[in-house]
Amino acid sequence: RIRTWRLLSVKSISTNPKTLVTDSEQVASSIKHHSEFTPLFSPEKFDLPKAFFATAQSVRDALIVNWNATYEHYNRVNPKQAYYLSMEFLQGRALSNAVGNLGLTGAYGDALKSLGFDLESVAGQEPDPALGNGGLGRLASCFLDSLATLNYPAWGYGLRYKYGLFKQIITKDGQEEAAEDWLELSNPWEIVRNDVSYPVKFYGKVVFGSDGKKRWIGGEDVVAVAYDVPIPGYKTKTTINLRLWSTKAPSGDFDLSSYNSGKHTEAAEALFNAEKICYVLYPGDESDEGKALRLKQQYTLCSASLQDIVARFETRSGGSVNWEEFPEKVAVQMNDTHPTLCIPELMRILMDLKGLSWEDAWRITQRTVAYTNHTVLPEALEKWSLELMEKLLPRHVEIIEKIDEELVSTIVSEYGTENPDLLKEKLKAMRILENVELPSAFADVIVKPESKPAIAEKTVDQTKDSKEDAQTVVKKEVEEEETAGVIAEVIPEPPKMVRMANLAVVGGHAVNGVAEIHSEIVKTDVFNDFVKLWPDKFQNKTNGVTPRRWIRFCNPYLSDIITNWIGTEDWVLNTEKLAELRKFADDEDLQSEWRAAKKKNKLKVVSLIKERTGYTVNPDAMFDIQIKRIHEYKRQLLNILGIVYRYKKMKEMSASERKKAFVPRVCIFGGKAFATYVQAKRIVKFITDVGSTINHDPEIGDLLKVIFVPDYNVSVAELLIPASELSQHISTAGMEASGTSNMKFSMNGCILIGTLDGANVEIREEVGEENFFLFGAKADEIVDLRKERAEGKFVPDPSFEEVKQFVRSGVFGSNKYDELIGSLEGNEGFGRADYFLVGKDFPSYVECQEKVDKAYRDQKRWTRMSILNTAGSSKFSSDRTIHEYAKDIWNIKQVELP
Ligand code: GPQ
Repeated sequence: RIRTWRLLSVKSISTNPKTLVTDSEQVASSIKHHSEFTPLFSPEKFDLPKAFFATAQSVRDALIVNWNATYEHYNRVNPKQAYYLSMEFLQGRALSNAVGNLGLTGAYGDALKSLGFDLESVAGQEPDPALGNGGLGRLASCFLDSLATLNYPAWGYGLRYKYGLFKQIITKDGQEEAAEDWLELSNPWEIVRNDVSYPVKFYGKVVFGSDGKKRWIGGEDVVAVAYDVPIPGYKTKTTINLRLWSTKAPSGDFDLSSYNSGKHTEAAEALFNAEKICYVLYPGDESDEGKALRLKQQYTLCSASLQDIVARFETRSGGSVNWEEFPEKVAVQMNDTHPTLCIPELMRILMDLKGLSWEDAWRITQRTVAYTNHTVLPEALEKWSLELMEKLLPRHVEIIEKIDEELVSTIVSEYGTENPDLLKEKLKAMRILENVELPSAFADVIVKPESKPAIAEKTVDQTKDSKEDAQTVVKKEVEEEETAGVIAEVIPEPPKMVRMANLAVVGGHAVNGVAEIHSEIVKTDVFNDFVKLWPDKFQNKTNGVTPRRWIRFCNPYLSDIITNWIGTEDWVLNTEKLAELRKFADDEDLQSEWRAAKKKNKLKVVSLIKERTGYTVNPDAMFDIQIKRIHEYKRQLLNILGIVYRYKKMKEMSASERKKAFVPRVCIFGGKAFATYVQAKRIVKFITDVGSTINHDPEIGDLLKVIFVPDYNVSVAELLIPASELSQHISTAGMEASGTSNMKFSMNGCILIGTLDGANVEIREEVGEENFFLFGAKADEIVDLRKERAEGKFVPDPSFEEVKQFVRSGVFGSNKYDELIGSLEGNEGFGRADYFLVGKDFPSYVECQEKVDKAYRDQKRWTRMSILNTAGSSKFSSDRTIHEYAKDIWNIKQVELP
């Protein structure tokens, strides 16, 4: 839509940078001003894209007023500040959230109306920043919202990926990936801070300086430049900062003479080498180059952020720097192991650049940093090749070796030398360095580590999601075993690795899991040996989500109802108030308003589905949703096989029987499969194949539809979650650390079907077990069940055999899905037999889904369950989580702006 200029009666805009523009006429003037004076598009038109940028720039003015005030105040007061370091921030669109938090939704809505636009369409122009992959990144963003809202002095630090994660395209062959060019039209929210940049070094060597201190010299230098993104709190002036680093070559690295001699590519090589570090999130790491690039990314985040934090500490200390006070002013939280290099980097800065002793630097580092674990999957615990790290970060490896040596000493004194086997076992499990000779001081304490590791340990993997499917791994293992017997003498030494999780546990003062059950598993399983050494380090911090983005703004219909019935909007800040809905759960008026809101949200999704997939779905059918990264442990396969089974049963019935037996459902999937995760991509392909058969079956019609929404992201979630009635959180028990969408669904009055896993356990406790559909094996049964499965003792339920047979019969096209179905059986060549126990849980899942249908038929009962979910969701506000981190880990206090 292209519009020509409409003349407005423009009041002069406020030029006082200390005040916010709040009145709609002034807002309109400011939007119009930006459309002219911060031009991005041709002057003669004023269309939707231009309206978005002008509006965003106008909102940014307001944010900057508060951002400056916040920064100045912290500089004056010098409070202890928390820094959240994360490779991912899944921010989602910023416009509606910013105007909502500023309390300016009305003013901006009216202003845009006067200019001929509506806020929703303008906001819909904003690209979704693709700086994250899943729950871990979205959690980081929810935390920033809560930190700002609760007036905690805190910043986020991350990387500004030019392309972020990929854009997902769904074709008849399944998922394809394309670069996500989210910065194409520029990012109106960021402030380029060319005045804030730090050198980051790679390679080179370590020498002694004239002062006897170690110096890391030579190698390759890049420059990390800060891009600041203001993060506004809700109903507060506090606006904190998300500082994202972008890399570039140092000025002078452009080789002008090569360029002039016609060697254009060579001339620009240094520029590309530096810039490519921040091109994409999780670049492929199958190749050595890919691995090196990922390590460079992690080091860039750690080094630039710590140099910045240290510089701020020094500035705020005035003339007298006392390094012992550093942990009293700074708390660094490492979001998973990706930022673990913070530990050796802070040590390096303190010792080599600030002259501290090892002991002082170590004490200060430990008191400063803390680590959050987000997974117990063994293949996801990050390891780096020592050889690569020695090349890329030689000084850090020296420091890590020394930390490892001190750890060895601790382990030896803990376990003594009387029982060498036990000591050997503990050293093997706990050391930071894997497959590395003991430090010379301990060489005679214990016999050398075995030179040939267990076969299973060879499948080293850095990327949680890019792991090969079980089948390929086993094939390789078999091949390796075969060759081992014949040419044992040429088997290479096992690779020397650095275990980042062990380093993070040793180097930090706190380690936390992200839901009660997960934190228990962390203590009793993954880090059990460390718990024995340092029991007080280990904590739980159950995740949470911001009720601003995840109810108040994404679900205005439901929000208005909640506010009306409990008589205040305070619940947005004090979610405990949601509990007051409980007493109205059976009230017919509330129930009918509640259902009407759901219906309106469903209608929006009907349009989304039409637009994205071409399918028409019935808004009166039950909306049943599973949206998350595609992963075997999350068991999208269980969901789709359940659908296939339902379809088979439908096909066996007459039309009238079918109608009686089944509630109409729209089954919606969304999520990205990591580009190299073969099995996950097969699952995507299978879901879309099943969809194209069922959705075109005239006998089935509206009774069942299967939709895969392409390119799932935060904005899609904001539409789907409010519209969903049933949502699926069906991971193999013990494998999902927490889950956070389960919390969002429950808040929005959606009922969960799930296993006793992650935060499901706590959600069920809070909303009441009668308002949660539970099925499946429990976490403490899994080990035995897997054993039983592997020993061939598992007898599958006939329904499971039936559904697999049906898939193989060719109903979904010529593809027989051998690899997919085979993985559930462990047939020859198909790997670990059903490692994720789909077959085991299948009958209880199908039975539970029958209960869901039955409950849905009784709309009064269903609506009551829905209301009680919202009413019971108060614990899952990230405000609660952040208060806990602030008190138990960071020791930071709220600081209100004057
Ligand atoms: N999570 Cl390790 C991710 O999204 N990415 C990761 O790399 C790792 C974990 C998730 C985890 O799977 C969920 O269970 C959690 O709810 C989420 O992190 C936040 O803690």
